[in-house]
Amino acid sequence: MYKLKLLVTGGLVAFAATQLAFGVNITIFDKLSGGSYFGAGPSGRGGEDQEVEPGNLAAQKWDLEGFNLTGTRLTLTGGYDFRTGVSDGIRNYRPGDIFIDVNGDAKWGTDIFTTRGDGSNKRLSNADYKFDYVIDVEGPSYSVYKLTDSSQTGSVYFRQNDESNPWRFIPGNEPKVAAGSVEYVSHLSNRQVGFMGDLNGPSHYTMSVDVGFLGPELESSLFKYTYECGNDNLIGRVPDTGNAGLLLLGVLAVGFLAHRSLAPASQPGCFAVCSRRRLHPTNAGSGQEDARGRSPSDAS
Ligand SMILES: [Ca+2]
Ligand SMILES: [Ca+2]
Ligand SMILES: [Ca+2]
Ligand SMILES: [Ca+2]
Repeated sequence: MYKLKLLVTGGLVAFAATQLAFGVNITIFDKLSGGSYFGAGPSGRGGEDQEVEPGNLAAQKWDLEGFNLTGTRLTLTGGYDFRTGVSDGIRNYRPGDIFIDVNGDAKWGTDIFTTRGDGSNKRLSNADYKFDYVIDVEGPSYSVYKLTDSSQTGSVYFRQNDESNPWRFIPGNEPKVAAGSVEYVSHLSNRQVGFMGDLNGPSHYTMSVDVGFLGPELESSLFKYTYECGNDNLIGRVPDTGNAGLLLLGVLAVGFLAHRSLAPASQPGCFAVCSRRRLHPTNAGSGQEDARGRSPSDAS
């Protein structure tokens, strides 16, 4: 009995340690079934790990894996490099901004944009998307703005990925409600983040910001993130119940990320076409990883 108790206690400690690393995973399904999966995907909470949106090239470097909340510290994890963006060898697809809905009326995961022709920065009205705040990320720092129906945002690059809109905020006269520094960490292992990646080396990146400016609205918040080409879309939502436990974990874990050292952000072999739906509409598997977790484009 004593041994069993030790095992149970040990298990709880191990579970807590896993949770403390990144807080609580609040990722939810992005509404797009039939996504492009790779490795053993889809896996993870919401089925968002080892997954990108339907018809797109599937590889770790384009993968957005999860939103985690540690107190008021929001962390995004992915194979995508949130600091530098990722290149397909032709252009670099830049990081995006974090959109927040606090009253449950935001439109996400569905294509409501009718403009034709690829290209990012086509203007979208927030009157259609109904997000309430945006964390406007500019390299090492961010500013938070309160959005209105008059606020403007930019579309993702590929029209086939319009269900991932919006990509970024286009500043107008919105009031700034907060600002801070972004923490980026790179080259994290599967074990460190709790998500699956390439087997040939640490392949996870994180980006963390503080969402304490939301105050009580945090408990009803939904977060949305995509990058410039919209190849993957990621949604997080604070659970309706259990927030007290969530916040307790957060109190215990605050500062964990701050104590990890920064590593070089570049990752070798990051050349693959971001969105191939036009080129290979029925062959999403062309980007799938082999048994060693490498996509063909990584082999060189
Ligand atoms: Ca992954
Ligand atoms: Ca994903
Ligand atoms: Ca809203
Ligand atoms: Ca997704």
